[in-house]
Amino acid sequence: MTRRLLVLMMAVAALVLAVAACGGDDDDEETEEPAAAETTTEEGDDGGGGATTLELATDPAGELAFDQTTLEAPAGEVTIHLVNEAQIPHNVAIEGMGVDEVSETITGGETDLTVTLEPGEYTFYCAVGGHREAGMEGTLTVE
Ligand SMILES: [Cu+2]
Repeated sequence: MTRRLLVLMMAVAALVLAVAACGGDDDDEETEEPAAAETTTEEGDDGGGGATTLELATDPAGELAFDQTTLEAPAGEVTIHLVNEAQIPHNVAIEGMGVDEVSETITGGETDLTVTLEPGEYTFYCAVGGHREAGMEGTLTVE
């Protein structure tokens, strides 16, 4: 009786292993990294959350536009690294969920805006007069 049960359990275990191996093969055909290649995540020392840097650039030719209209980040400390190669002043601001922060305004350079964000939907935009209205805004989704 006990031996029969043991054989049955081993048979079940073998079946589970076979199914797991099969599933593993399927996973190999998919890419593990999401498409957001420009997002880098550094692990924090405290083990929870961590800091994320998002790359954002303005149109180098001088159009009133960012190179992206959607950004995504995990909750926690988020830095937007803004590159502005145009000879026009730009900045980057984040608003939403009670957050309202603006980076320094730069012309032909780069700057960082670091904020701590909770999950939710935010708007990023250029706070230089008229630029947001001209289209320099987008959505930052934090999960
Ligand atoms: Cu601007």
